[in-house]
Amino acid sequence: MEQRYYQKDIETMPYEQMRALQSERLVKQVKHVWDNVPYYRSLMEKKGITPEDIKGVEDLHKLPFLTKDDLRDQYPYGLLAKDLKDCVRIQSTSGTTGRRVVAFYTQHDIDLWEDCCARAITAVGGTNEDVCHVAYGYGLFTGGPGLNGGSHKVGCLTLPMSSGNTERHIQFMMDLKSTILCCTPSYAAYIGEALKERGYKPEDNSLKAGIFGAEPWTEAMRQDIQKSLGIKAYDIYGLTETSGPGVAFECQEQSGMHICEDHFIAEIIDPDTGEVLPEGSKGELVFTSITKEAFPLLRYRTRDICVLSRKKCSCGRTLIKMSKPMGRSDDMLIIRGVNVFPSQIETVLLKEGYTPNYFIEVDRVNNTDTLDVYVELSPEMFSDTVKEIAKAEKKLADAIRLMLGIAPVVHLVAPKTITRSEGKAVRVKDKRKLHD
Ligand code: DLL
Repeated sequence: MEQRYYQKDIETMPYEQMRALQSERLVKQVKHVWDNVPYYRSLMEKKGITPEDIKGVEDLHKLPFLTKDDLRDQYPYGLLAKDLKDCVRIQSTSGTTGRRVVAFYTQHDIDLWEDCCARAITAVGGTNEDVCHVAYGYGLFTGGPGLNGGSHKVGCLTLPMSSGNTERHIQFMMDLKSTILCCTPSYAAYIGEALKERGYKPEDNSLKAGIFGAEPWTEAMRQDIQKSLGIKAYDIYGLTETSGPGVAFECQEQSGMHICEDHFIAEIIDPDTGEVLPEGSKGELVFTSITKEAFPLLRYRTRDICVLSRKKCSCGRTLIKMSKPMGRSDDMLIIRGVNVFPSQIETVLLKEGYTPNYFIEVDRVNNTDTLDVYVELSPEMFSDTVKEIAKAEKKLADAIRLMLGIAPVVHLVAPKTITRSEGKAVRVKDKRKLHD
């Protein structure tokens, strides 16, 4: 494949020059945040630093970390660094109001975010001759809007399909000859199966590449998808807090994702001590956004565990590469593309009058994630009829669905049948193979 870049000067910039650019932008960004976000200013004051202490990337470690808890405490406007009149969009993570992250964008922020997505599309060979089939969710989730914007910038014919309705995907994909598919890897695998069930062979579709992310997936899954769709499958990473997809993207080498370092400075830290680890170490990924205007996060702890590498890449990009995330340093699960914390389920149980004795089982059946929640009946309910218990299970499942946005299967079980733990409670069994 001939190598193409969307912003060649940036993507192939020598490291020293990139570091100088990052330093210049970091200094400006720290001042912007200090001047406009009182909460962040107070965090810096607590650490005894002022913007004058940050002269470049070498001083980054002096800045305080920011966590999801800070975002929650400051919901909705506490971290906003621009007047609302300058903002044109919000995007948000799934989850409860309490756990929701709401990110704000100025038009400039959207423009830069879409550039990152355009880089990702170009890196997989996308041009204005392509038909880009975007099957990530549209709406609050960043997947659809991000890749949609990137696809426009590249000049592809963009199909804003959104998620769900597999029949319609197949129809459009075949009739309009989609060449690039963007969706979660599990949905790509599902589409592959659905095509096969309908008698299509991999060579019957016009797809050449897929841009898959938003959840962990293995190399084995990559091979499966490549085979079933007859394409090359590329990874893409991002999070709502830093804009959305496109923070990092894979190139033809398919061996890790290039981070858009002109917009995000990446660090790897020890999740227990916060100490910055040298390149090549496995640890928690931390991002500092140096170009975002409305919602700039400095040293944001992603909780994703991975490794960074500056090894020369055959694609010519000099941007540092991150490995696939290898796990999380918190208990967040990603189920059917939705971020789920066990504590959200616990909150519903308590609200609905159950004890916090529960067990969550997650699995993947036919490329679709399953969520089973086992909950103990209260002794009073134990004498209820089967019909009444089924009714209670449905009510609880509805309440959990309302909280998470995805439907679980609830199993009410006899009192005292869920194993009590002697130490830290183990409440989750994730049977999926998500990491290599
Ligand atoms: O998932 C943004 C996105 C949309 C990325 C479309 C790629 C494609 P959130 O919903 O805020 O944002 O979830 C962010 O998802 O911290 C990771 O744990 C996980 N994640 C995202 N991409 C990948 C990936 C979007 N390629 C959280 N591999 C992140 C593994 C991923 N995990």
